[in-house]
Amino acid sequence: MKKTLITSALPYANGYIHLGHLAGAYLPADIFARFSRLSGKEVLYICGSDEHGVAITISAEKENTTPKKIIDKYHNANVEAFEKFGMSFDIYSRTSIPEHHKIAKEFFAYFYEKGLLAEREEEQFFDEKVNMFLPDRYVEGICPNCGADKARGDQCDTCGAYYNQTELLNPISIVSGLTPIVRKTTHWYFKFQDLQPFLEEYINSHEKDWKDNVLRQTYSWLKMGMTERAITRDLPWGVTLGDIPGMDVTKAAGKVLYVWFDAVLGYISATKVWAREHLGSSSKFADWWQNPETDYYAFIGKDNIVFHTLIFPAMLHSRDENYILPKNVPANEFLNLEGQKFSKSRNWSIDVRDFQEDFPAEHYTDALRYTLLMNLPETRDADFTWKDFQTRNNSELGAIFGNFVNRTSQFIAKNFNSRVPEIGNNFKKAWKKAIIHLDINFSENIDAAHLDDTFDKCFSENDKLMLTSLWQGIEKSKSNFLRFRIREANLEIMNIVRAANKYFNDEAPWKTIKDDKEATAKTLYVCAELIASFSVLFAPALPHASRKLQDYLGLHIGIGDPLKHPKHENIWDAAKLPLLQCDDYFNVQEILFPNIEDSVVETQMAKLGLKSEVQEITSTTKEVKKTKTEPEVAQLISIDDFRKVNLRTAKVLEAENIPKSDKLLKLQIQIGEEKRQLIAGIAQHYKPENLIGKLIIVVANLQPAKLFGNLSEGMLLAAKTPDGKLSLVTIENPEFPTAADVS
Ligand code: B3M
Ligand code: ZN
Repeated sequence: MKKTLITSALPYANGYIHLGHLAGAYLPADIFARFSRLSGKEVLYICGSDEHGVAITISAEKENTTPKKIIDKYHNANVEAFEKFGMSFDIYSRTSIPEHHKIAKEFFAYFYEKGLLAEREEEQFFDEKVNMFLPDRYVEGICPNCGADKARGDQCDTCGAYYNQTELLNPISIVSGLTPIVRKTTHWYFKFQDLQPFLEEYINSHEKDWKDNVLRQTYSWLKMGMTERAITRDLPWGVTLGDIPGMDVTKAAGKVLYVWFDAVLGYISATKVWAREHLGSSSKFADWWQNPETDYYAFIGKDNIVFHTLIFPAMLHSRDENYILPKNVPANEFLNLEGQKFSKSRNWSIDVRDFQEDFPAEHYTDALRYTLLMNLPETRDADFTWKDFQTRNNSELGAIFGNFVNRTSQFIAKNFNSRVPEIGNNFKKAWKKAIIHLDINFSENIDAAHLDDTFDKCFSENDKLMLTSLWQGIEKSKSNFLRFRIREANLEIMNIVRAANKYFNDEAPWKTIKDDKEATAKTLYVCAELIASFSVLFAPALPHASRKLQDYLGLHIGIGDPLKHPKHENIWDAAKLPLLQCDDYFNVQEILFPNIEDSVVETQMAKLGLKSEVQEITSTTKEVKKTKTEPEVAQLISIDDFRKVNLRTAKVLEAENIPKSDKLLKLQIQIGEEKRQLIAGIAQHYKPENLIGKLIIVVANLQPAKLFGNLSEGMLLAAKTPDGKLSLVTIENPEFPTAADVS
């Protein structure tokens, strides 16, 4: 049976995990792992601390302590922060353990014996004042590639180039601040050039399924040609070389493995520890790493790409033991904070543990997961802002998802004695039949899915639409997950919730309860079942809320935690079908996502030295941020991008001023059958009474937002000159219908 092996980059144990790290390599991997487990896959999700290298020794010097104390402090802190964040690692290991050192030495010894390592006496920077060699980050200088200042000895943060440190211009020792001399020392170089043909074949085989950013960086290395690279360093901390048959011990003294050489092997040593603890023998790690049935996915941030697409695969292949290679390396770009790069030294960061201290309740953790998820830097750098955190919580999680759960639960409590309403067996059977029908007929063409008139008498038009939306959302989210479009996948799930709210509105149970209890029971039964489905579908993104829902519903079918799905049931697909028993207790007794007040986010913004400004414009805060930070030059978009924007004609029914705001108007508009409220920043250009009856154009599929406490469900189109003149985009013909597509 196929296995799914997932790794997240091993964070250095020299600092606290911040939100930027989470969005890069951790949250997407966790969501993917939970989704995979819920889909019935056998999953192993590995991570741990990277505890070697100069990142650690320099931190120890800065904090005036030992490397061991540093790694213990940060490893423990990060374990705790990850756990509270809901990460579902099967194991979180560390590279300082003996098992890891053993494996790293074995790999080195194997390559040495195989003749893959070249021994060279080379010149290295040496600090005479403190009497030490200066590997990697111990020297800074000017990047030989782009000319950036303060480039590190092994890598430039500005342009991403990796080089041998003696190429660095104007080198300075970070220990003494003096210019180092060069001195000879012996090191071992891995002949990566010998692997060029193998690597080309491997990467070419993924030309179609890997992300563009990953392929771009990898190909640029391959084009330059693989070269030999030193895999040892002069350092007192790390994996020592040990007794290598045939090697002169005096030469190996004082040397350790280059941190990247041992760090990637940390995935394997962690698996060995896991196998020993869970399968009784560490050698069973081979069931995962040397098994052609394993699909291996390595989640990382963009600065780790070539180590996972070229260096690690070269090492695995050269070991000649049928190690599997990554099937995909879904690397993310970077997350910024309020428009600027995360930087601990500039105090521009939010550590996860600080967040957890200020926001200890689980619903905040889920709100953070959701906000990060909706801003994942999947294709380009993205931004976290506190205002967005508030809006995502209040206007999406609260106003859409929480609201649906709440209104359903309250209605059932009041009218059905907190029990899942009774519904005939025929309806459940028809539901199952409908799903089978959709599975068979529309598996290839999700968008065309529908249940036609002849389908079943049990279903009203609304029921058919709702079941179709549920089926479509589950299928679309699945296909997005499988292509690592984690954000899109969750947008699809949120769309099902939107459809559920519409279903509730259209069925109007508060009206039917007066004279048709049977119809009302059916509506609320469907809504209760939808909540059960959401407890599965949101489990990857919102594990805490999902667990709570399942607890309230007495439905313990899982949230994708490790070791919880022993039978490999496909719960993801089961969420298309009825999951509840009629007459079971049904009462969700809490607000899943309480509102976050302005003052709360303002306090957080103040910590960053930011002032809050209420953004009075026609759209959500998110859209404003984009236009502010986007480059001047209009970016080209594809026709598919444009098609995502659903523009519709709409008629203004009512318009009024909003108290205390001189810019905003509150409009009630008609789009076909539907009425909506829109908040628009046009008060200085139009009198409310002059708007009534106008035919305007609105973005109909914009995420709702709250402005001045008013829900805005869409955005109208207006033209604006640089000096602030504004005119609505309107339809000439007053008889023209609403809800017409504009394209
Ligand atoms: N610790 C670099 C980093 O944290 C490194 C990743 C190792 S993955 C094997 O960015
Ligand atoms: Zn550079």
